[in-house]
Amino acid sequence: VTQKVTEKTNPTTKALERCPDTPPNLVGPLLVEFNVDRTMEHARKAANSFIQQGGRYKPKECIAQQKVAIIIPFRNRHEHLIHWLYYLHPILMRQQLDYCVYVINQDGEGVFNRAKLMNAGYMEALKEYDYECFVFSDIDLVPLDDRNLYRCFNNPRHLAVAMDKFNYHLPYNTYFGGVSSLSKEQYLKINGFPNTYWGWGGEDDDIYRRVIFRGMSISRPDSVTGKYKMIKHNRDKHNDPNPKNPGKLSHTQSTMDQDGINTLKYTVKDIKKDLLYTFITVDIEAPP
Ligand code: UDH
Repeated sequence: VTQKVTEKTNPTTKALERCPDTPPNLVGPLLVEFNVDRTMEHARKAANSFIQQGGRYKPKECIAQQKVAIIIPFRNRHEHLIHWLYYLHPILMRQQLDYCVYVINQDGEGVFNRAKLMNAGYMEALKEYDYECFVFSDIDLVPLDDRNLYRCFNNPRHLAVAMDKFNYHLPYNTYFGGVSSLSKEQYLKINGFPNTYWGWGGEDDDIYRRVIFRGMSISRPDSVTGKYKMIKHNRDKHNDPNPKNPGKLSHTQSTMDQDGINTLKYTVKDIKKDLLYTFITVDIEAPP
C-alpha cells in the first residue's frame, strides 16, 4: 500500500532497496602502479562527478549496507595521498559504501603517534555523521583486489593480510597493522586505541591484544583477496622506532581501560574540505 502511494504522488522516484551483500560491479584483481607522475587532478577525474565535497559518497542505486568512515593517520605524505585517492575512491564506490575519507594530519614536528591520530579521527568523524563502521588505513597501502571490502564484520577485521613488502604473507600470525576495520561497537568494546605509543612500533600489536582480551577474534580475507601494494618510501622524520613501545605490550590488559578513547585529549587546529578528502589538522600534545 505504501509503495502505491509513493508511486502515485511521485511517479519518478522508486523506493530504494538495500544494496546487495556482494556488490555487483567488482572486478577482482587490479593493476596498481605508483611509478608514474600523478596529480590531484588525475585522482579527481578517477573519482568521477558523483563524489561530494570532503571525499563523501553514497550509492544512488541502493541504500548502502554500512556507513563507513575511512580514517588515515597522516603527516607530510602528500604524494602518497594522491595515489591513495586515485585508486581507492573508484574501489570504494564499486563497493557501494556510504563513506567519507578523513585524513588526520598531525600538527607540528613532534613525535608521530599513529594510534592517537586514529582515535582523534574516530571522534571527529562521529561529529559529522552517524557512522557505524571505521576503516583505519595507512596512506601508503592500496589493495590489489576490490573484493577486499572496506566494511565491518562480526569481529574486528584485518584487511592488509598480504602486502608485497612481506612477500604477500602475514609477517607474523597476530599482525594487525596497515589496514583494519572495527564497528563502532567493537571499537568501544576495546576502549579505542592506545594514546601512549609515541614513535614507531607496537601500537598495532596493542590493538590486537585489546581485541583478544575483550573476547573477540580477528576476521581476515583470504591471501588472494587481501593482497596490497605499498608505496616505497624512506623512514619518516620524527617517527623513529621507540624502544619503550614493545615493553608496554605486556601491560595492555591492565592499562587498556585507562588508556584509550576515554582518556583521549587533542585540539582541532583546522578542518579543510577538499573535493576528495576531509583534512583535519590536530594537535595531539606530542613530545618534541
Ligand atoms: N605516517 C605519516 N607520516 C609520518 C609517519 C607516518 O603520514 O611521518 C602515517 C602514514 O599513514 C603511514 C602510517 O602512518 O602509512 C604508518 O607509518 P609507518 O612508518 O609506521 O609505516 P610505513 O609502513 O613505514 O609507512 C615503515 C618504515 C619504513 C622504512 C622503510 C625503509 N626502507
